[in-house]
Amino acid sequence: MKLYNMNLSNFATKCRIAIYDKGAKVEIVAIPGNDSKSPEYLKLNPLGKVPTLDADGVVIGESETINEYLEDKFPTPALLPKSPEARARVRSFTRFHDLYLEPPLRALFPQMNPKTRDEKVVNDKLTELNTRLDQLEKMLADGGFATGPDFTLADCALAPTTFFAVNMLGMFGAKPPLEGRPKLAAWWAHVQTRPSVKKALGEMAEALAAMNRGNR
Ligand SMILES: N[C@@H](CCC(=O)N[C@@H](CS)C(=O)NCC(=O)O)C(=O)O
Repeated sequence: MKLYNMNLSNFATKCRIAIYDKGAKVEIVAIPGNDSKSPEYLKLNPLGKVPTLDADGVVIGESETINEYLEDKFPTPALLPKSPEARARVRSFTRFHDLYLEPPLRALFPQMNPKTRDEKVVNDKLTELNTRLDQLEKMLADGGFATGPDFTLADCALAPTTFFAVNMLGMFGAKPPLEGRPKLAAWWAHVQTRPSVKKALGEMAEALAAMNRGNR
């Protein structure tokens, strides 16, 4: 089984966290041609999105679908709780992440260069992101991981995007995302103690540093 990966991708990092947490036998491989739009990669995933899982010949796209598959295939340790209600609650976080929290942050990526930046886009997207972070603050459990004492797929989804928020927002002169959000700050400190998260975010940090060195 292979995960087509880029260490800087928050969606791929979501899957690497689940893989590391489960100790799953999945080979982590680079995108062919290191380009998500290379003809070889598009053959595998016509959307040209990262990550993709090759599950011994069955190709699976979309990070959350991959993580749900990993949960089915490698059930221990469980990253989804047992009761239908608790499972639904975890999934409401992963959907919130994919549909509402991540998109305004992603919209800021092309605006990093102050010389070419569109200030209106930046202001609109920062406002939207702050609304989503306020919503997340209300959703998070009081202490422990995102939904309570157990580490779940909700934490896998939220941690890499929070890494970007913590490391990026300063570039736009925005208020730090943890400021005035005590539950988010406590969750962020706690989730980084999980060895799988520490390892995957360390890889993201290295990739970000390499990209920044390249841009200098
Ligand atoms: N919904 C997809 C989003 C994946 C995604 O947008 N990945 C980024 C890298 S973090 C990507 O492939 N970007 C290239 C593109 O959108 O063309 C998932 O959950 O896997």
